[in-house]
Order: sequence, then structure tokens, then C-alpha cells
Amino acid sequence: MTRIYIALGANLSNPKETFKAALSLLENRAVSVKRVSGLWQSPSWPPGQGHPDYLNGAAEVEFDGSAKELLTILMDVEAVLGRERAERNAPRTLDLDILDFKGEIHKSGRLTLPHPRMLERGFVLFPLDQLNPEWTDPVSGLPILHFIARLEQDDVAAMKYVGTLI
Ligand code: PH2
Ligand code: MG
Ligand code: MG
Repeated sequence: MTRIYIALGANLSNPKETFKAALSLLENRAVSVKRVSGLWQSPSWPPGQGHPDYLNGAAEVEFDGSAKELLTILMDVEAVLGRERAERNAPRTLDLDILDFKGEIHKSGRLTLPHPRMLERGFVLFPLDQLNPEWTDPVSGLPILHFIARLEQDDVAAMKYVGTLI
């Protein structure tokens, strides 16, 4: 296990094709994709904005550089695949977030590790749990099941499993 996990998200154009393209662009940039979770569809969070549903997944990758170097690569791949940086939570063709980088804890302008809101989101926790049910939060040491059990029942019920990427 590399303990580098990336979240995939998209709610514009063709998310599944975008994810495939993103993973192959990552491979071209020295990010080796080890495993990909199943894909989950869920309403855009926060609710009530009328944005399209998201497709989400997660990938375990291997990478020899730093977390910041990985972030630069993720932003580059987002840009290549048409991501426009609009306001917060705006619909997007591709969102690549570092969830966990080898258990590092870090806070700077561009990068917060582990990902700040991941523990409250079923669309992050469900795919990560598929990749590694033994995952623990680097900050609290608590296991992923602790956070899954804390999710709102409505949010859990809205998570729809839609199969694998390939
Ligand atoms: N990402 C967001 C905002 N809202 N909602 C869902 N369901 N899935 C996401 O990945 C997501 C979101 C901003 O990154
Ligand atoms: Mg995000
Ligand atoms: Mg992001």
C-alpha cells in the first residue's frame, strides 16, 4: 500500500471518460495508478443549488516526489481536461484532490493534508473504504468506519453505486 490516495470528482460533460483520460495523463506524468475504486453517483453538495449529480471515485497511486509536486500535477491534468476555476463548489469537468499523502499533516495556502472536508463526505469515504477499509485518519488515528458511521442517513441513502471504471 502506498498510502497516497486521490479523490476523483466530476459533474459536467462525461465524467467516466474524463476519469479514464485523467488516469492516463497521470501515468504520463510519473504518477503510477495502482488501484481505482468503484464509482459512486451522488447529489452535488451542498444541496439545493440545482447542480448536476456528481460521479466520484478514488485512486491509490505511487509517486516519488512531494505532496506539493503531486498537487501541481493534479492541477495541470485538471486544466488539460478543461477544468475552469470558477467560484467554490461550481460544477466542474474534473476535480482531483489529494486525500492522504503518506499520512502527512500539512497546512499551507494551496494544500491541506489530509483533505479538510473528507471525513464528512460519503462521496469521499465510500470510495476510499473500497480501496482500504483499514484506513485511519492521520490526525485523530480513528478508523474510516468511525467517520462512515457518523454520516447523515440521508446522505448515505443518496449514494448510488454505479460500477467500476472499466
Ligand atoms: N465536490 C465539490 C462540491 N460538491 N458534491 C459531490 N457529490 N461530490 C463532489 O465531489 C463534490 C460535491 C467540490 O470539490
Ligand atoms: Mg473537491
Ligand atoms: Mg479540488
